[in-house]
Amino acid sequence: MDTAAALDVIAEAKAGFLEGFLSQKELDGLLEAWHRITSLPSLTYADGRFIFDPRLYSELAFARLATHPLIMEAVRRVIGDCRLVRLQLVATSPNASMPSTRESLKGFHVEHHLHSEVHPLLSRDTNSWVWVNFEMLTMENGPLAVSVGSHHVDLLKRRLDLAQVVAATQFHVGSAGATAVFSGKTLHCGTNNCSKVVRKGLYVGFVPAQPQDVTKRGEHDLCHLAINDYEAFAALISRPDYLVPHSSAK
Ligand SMILES: O=C(O)CCC(=O)C(=O)O
Repeated sequence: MDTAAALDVIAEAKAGFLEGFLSQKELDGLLEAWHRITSLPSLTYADGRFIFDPRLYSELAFARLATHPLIMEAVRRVIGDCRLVRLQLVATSPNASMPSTRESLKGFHVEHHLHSEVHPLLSRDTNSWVWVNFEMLTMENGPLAVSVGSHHVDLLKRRLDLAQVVAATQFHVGSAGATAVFSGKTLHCGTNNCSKVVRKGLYVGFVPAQPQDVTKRGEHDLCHLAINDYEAFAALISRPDYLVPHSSAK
């Protein structure tokens, strides 16, 4: 699928995939940054999948990825004008002996609650997530599973059952640089990493620039960085009004 068609799917389904937009040099820079961060002492990990460490925000390659024009456009198609709210490094160790199958998928969930107290069915807006793989992923590497179009769950009119959610699910496989984009209301789940390698990537979160119901901020959001780290990251990003305001801002 070409980029324009992929963006149209993302606009319509509030989820989809992009590929082929990062050069080998950019991918090499991202992988180098991934290795630099994961070899730091005393990292802040979560879930055995993600790293939230504030030192992530000092990596120019990550700042460049988070401001990539295609990523910006894809997120704009999902939630409109937006602000960057979070970076998480993907570092999922092998955790299974068999790959997941469509039939074995479990744990579908949404990310909306990270930035809103309003139930996803009632919330007027939501957050958006971009996940970039730094290496080639197959089913053995435990790709993210995204139920494309599942943000439409509506208990009155468009009731979705699990079979429909699974039927609409696509796996985030593909060559290095393959990127998944989805809304905070999109059902998704993890799959088994039965390879011998750690899954590597960056997970980037955005919230609407003028949030209505998406006003909650979490401890891992960049607004809670130490002010010096926040300002240093804003300088790396080097675009006005790109980040959510710091928690100390009036
Ligand atoms: O690791 C994955 O592929 C999915 C993880 C996820 O969606 C989560 O932890 O919220």
